[in-house]
Amino acid sequence: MDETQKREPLDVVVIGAGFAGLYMLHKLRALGMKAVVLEAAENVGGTWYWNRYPGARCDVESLEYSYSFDDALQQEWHWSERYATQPELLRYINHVADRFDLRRDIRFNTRVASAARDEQNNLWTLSSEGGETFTARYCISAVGCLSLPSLPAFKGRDSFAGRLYHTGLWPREGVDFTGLRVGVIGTGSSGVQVIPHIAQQAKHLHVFQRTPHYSVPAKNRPLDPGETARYKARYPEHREAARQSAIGIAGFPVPTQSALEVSAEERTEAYGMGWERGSTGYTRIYTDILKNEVANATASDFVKMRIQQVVRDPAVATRLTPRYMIGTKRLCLDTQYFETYNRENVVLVDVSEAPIDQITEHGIRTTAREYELDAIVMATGFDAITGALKGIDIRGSGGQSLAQKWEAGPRAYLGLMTSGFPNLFLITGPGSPSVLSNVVTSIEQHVEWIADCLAHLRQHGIARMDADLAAEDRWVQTVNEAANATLLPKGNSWYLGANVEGKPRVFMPYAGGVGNYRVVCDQVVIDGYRGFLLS
Ligand code: NA7
Repeated sequence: MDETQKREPLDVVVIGAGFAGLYMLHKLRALGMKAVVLEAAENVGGTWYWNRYPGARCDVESLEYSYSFDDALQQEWHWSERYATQPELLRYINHVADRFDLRRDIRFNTRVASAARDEQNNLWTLSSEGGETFTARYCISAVGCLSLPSLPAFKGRDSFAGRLYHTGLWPREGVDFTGLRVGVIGTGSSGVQVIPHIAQQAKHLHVFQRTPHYSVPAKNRPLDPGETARYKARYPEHREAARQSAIGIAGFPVPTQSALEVSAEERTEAYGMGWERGSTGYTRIYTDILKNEVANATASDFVKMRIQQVVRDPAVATRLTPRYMIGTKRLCLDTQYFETYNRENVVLVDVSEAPIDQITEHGIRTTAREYELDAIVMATGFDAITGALKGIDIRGSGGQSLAQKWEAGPRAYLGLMTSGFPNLFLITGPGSPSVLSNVVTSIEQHVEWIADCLAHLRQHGIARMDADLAAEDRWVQTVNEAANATLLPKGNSWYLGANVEGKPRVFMPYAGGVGNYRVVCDQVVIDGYRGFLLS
């Protein structure tokens, strides 16, 4: 037996030191529990550690995309811009780690390879890729929903003589594209953010676009100290509003009217104001933009019209014009994205008709022709929501594999636990609002729910908790119904797993709203942890 195995079991082992893992550790400490966080990176930050590409920025406003659990923290931290950049977010997360003295219980450079349930001793044993083991009564996943980069298996990928990057695995030292011929594959949120920056540096940029996406201008700006002070003076109210809102954001308008009950002029004015406001709240201007195809078309058409106005070459504008319903793939927020296509050094390559055939020694070859490049940037997204969890060999009761259980799509009760995997909690797991919300609001709700739950178990001498399979099945049904009440399942989105070849098409997050979801979770507790098996 090696040294690590001889140690006393921990109370809890947490996987991941991003927003979720850090707050979880803080709460576990407050409960007096012995906990360790295992983190693959060499520092804290999760998403904001890895996504260092130029232009990386949050699309939720800084004053909202931050922890609410400690008033002194939210009062003392100064956000410089309306939408924080990646470096500022990373500084914030590091500040939190230091302020609450969290680092001493985080094991960095420790990527979890497996987690196995020892039913007899009621323990979880986690093994790292480096061969260390950690044993604990409870295991909590804080692995994040967008943490496993998706690199399409293009033929010849390794033969490229230039440099190849993925936005989600950006080199710490940065990249200088000056004088280079660059190709970017992908025009989702990451592509939309990185493209204008690379265009300014590179000698020439080819953008390989499979799907034209909707994007609204962020209208980012420095935060005015007076405005910040006024906001902070009412922080508790704003935070409470966010918790009860549909997507965990207090500042979004709460729609009261259908897009179809107002005149075309009134709609155009409202969309114009939404466009000028600069936020993804654009799809929340009317009650039915995400529910009714006709209503959706009115919101979609306005953005299409704007694209036509911004992009000077009509043929390029047409190729940049989306063909799906706005909001059914995640709406992007940009700074000078469409304007970038007016630059002389930028060319849009439509790969929907002539797809990428292979990566060659010299660049990218589509079925139409070859493009010579010095660097390729894959802004190709993530194996979202389930990828990072399925990447760990997780074995529950009787050795059942999580990846196998979720082969046809993820199943979890409230997105918090999955039946057959006792004492394993999932922060922002599938079947919770997670990516359909301000994820920090959702993380805090889960962390607090789990911490309260662990305190309850301890208080009542309960050693084992599992999701009841029937309750889980009913919740999966509820998640499906919530999604089907919207247009969301109609997009070819990563919410559905559509971006990863071979991934089952199942709508994974809960679309019923952050506030409603919180009520359900709270009621389950009031009902004595209804739907969970406690023993
Ligand atoms: P996304 O939103 O999944 O975007 C990935 C992009 O890459 C998207 O345009 C894809 O086209 C494109 N893609 C993926 N595979 C290919 C292949 N094989 N060929 C051509 N193009 C491809 O990821 P992001 O990183 O931008 O954003 C993820 C989330 O992170 C974002 O929503 C925020 O929440 C933060 P497609 O649309 O699938 O046709």
